[in-house]
Amino acid sequence: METATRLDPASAARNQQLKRLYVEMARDHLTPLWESLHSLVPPEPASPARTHLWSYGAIRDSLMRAGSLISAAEAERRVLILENPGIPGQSAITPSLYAGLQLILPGEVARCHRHSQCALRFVMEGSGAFTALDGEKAIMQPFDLVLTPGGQWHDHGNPTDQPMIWLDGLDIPIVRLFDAGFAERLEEDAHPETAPPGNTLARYGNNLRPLSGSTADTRPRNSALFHYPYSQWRASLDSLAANAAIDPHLGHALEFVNPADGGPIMQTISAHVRLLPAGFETKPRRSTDGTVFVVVEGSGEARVGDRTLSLQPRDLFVVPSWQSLSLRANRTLVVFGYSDAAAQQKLNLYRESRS
Ligand code: GTQ
Repeated sequence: METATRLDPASAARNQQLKRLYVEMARDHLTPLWESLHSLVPPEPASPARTHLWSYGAIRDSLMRAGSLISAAEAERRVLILENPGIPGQSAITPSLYAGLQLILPGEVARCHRHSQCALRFVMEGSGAFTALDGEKAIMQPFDLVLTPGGQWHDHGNPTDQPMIWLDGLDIPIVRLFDAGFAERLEEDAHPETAPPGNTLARYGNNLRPLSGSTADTRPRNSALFHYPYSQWRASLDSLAANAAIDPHLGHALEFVNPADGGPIMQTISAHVRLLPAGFETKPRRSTDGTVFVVVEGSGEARVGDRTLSLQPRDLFVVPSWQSLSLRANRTLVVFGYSDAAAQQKLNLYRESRS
């Protein structure tokens, strides 16, 4: 150390003794807090994750190549993980969230299983494949949101003649943090059908829920509704945009909720959509929930700190915690986003600031 040479002899001797102490106590698995206090208890979030954009075309090319080399049966789930360049090797897109793109080719199935992790699916491409939750199918269309909450059986299948690609958003790193993950497979590839497609949507998707008292019909800890069709949420965004004042920091924004209680869609993950009219630019806003975005339609830019990302349909990008984000629309811009806000709010950690 350059400065060490300029220290007086007493300080130099003390530093030598401290170094020796560190080496010797390391054998007893002890480390000095005073060397790391600032990064352990930072004055504000300083995420190791980086802002990054994945262009859909590039992911799709690799995914289709994987599709010709490995079957869904061999892979169990044929997924390319979007790994944050700031935290490589962790299969994480933010420190708390996972993202991957899953491909199911015509005729393939992804076998039935369940696990502690909560998952959402956001359809990128293809029409008519299904996700079944506890034996009830959701027939998936582009930009539909489908939930497979923790602990519930799910399988996927593609009976169409086109490839089906969707985004998997999971809380894998959160469950890993808590060392609380269990997983099991069902014997059969597919769960026996328990209800016709649309059954849950009809009961919960029209601002109705089964009259309380019917405990058999509630899925208490997660949204009972597990299919949020694009046709519904897109129409709601349009009428919001036609009739409401725009939020200067968010644009026209709607959160997906659990219709049984108005809370977030799952215990750990929140999701929303935003619409920015052509030419609109949001004021910078930052929040503690690092967020994964999908561009649904339109084009524009995302300014994140000193970076500018150019946005095209189906691109995916991630904004880490406490980075300020400003979105600008060239053509009417619609984005979907998910984050760990649901978990942070329960832990009294969530914060945002608007400038
Ligand atoms: O479909 O259950 O991308 O368990 C990663 C882990 C998907 C799934 C992923 C999973 C799944």
